[in-house]
Amino acid sequence: MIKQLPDLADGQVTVAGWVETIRDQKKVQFVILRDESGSVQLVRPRPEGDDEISSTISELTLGSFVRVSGELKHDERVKLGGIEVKIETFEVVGKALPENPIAEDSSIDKRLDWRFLDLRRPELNLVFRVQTTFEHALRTWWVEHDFVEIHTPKLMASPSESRAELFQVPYFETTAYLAQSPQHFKQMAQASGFGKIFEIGPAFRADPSFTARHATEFTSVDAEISWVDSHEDVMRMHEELLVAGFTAVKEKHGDEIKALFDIDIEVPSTPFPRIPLAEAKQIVADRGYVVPRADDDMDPEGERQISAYVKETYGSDFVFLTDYATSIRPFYHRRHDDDAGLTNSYDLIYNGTEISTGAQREHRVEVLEAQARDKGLDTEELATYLDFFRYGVPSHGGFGMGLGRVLMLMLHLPSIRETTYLFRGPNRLLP
Ligand code: AMO
Repeated sequence: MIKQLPDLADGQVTVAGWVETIRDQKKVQFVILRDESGSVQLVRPRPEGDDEISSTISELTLGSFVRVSGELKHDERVKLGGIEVKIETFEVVGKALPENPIAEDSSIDKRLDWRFLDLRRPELNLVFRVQTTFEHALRTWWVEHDFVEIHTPKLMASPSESRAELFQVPYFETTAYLAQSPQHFKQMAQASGFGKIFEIGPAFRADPSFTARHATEFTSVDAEISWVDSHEDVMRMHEELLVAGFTAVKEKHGDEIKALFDIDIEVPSTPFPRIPLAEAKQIVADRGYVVPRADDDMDPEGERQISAYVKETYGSDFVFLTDYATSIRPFYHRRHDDDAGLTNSYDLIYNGTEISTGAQREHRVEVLEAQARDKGLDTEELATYLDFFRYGVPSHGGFGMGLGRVLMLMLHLPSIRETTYLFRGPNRLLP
């Protein structure tokens, strides 16, 4: 790895990477080579009348992948890391076409067309190393707390959320649906006695929107736990988990994130503020923004406003909005014992955008069935799911969190198109 070179003593080395710049001068040739870890300057005095290596360098195209061996020398005068490699052998492993189809100022759509080239940029490479560290820290936290990892099917016979946003797939003699969430099967795990489970996997939504936060396929981070008294237990697990994730990212990548994104990663303090939705809407209204949605939910501007309020008042980037109205929550959310119009649920807002929904579930099958009917759902279609609750199931709750959104907000990127390895949207199925 190139970033290790400054730590080596002067002597023979072999390096491989992409050609970033070429300075093809009369007396000396310079090539800057880059791999995912950093860049290094290669140098070679040009022989009289040229030879094979100098001709190869002259004909080199930017972006080509080359392997070079030579003499590493520390030299304070070299701006790039105080080292250079004096070229002795030079092999072009993969030559790039001369015209790079994208430039730094290309539109996001054009960059997505050439995603494999776009991902060579050091900051995008960092996004996915941060993602790796973040996921690893969540898994480690879960494993240390005795959670079981499950992998639920993504082909389903019935919708896992509402009928809206559903992808249908021909499935032999019948039709299957792509899972919108592992919701049914993480609840099933509670009926199976797994107690505490998690899954990080794909979720699909046939959502025709083109916003910065929506994809038709995204990675959903899910957890479900038994024996909850209310959504409060779920929120406590959720915030501890995030502290573990952010701590790992700060420790491992804090300096690089500062250098490439000019952001100081902050490990959130717990408990995150909790504000009932009705109160949050009042706070936002008092700040001069009236949430216009007739269905009573927060809208994106409302989320930004409540986040600004929470940052000013509590210094927190995170806020749990709680106790959503039954009318805007799925049938499986547990309703308040003393007010059927409210649910034991929450959304987690981070830096102005929803990243997660969580709730205590309704585990009493008669109530659950009644709530499904209340929402106009076909209980026949839900029969297999409802059976999970007929043979003894503990009270339980959990959450789902969009991984792409967390990264987008953590790194202040404008869209999940940047933080999704290969974005899928209404008009994007390639590459
Ligand atoms: P919900 O539908 O709110 O809840 O989804 C949970 C989280 O998933 C992310 N998300 C998306 N990310 C990108 N593109 C999309 N189209 C998209 N849709 C959702 C968001 C969101 O907060 N079953 C429940 C969770 C639960 O209660 O356990 C559910 O799916 O970050």
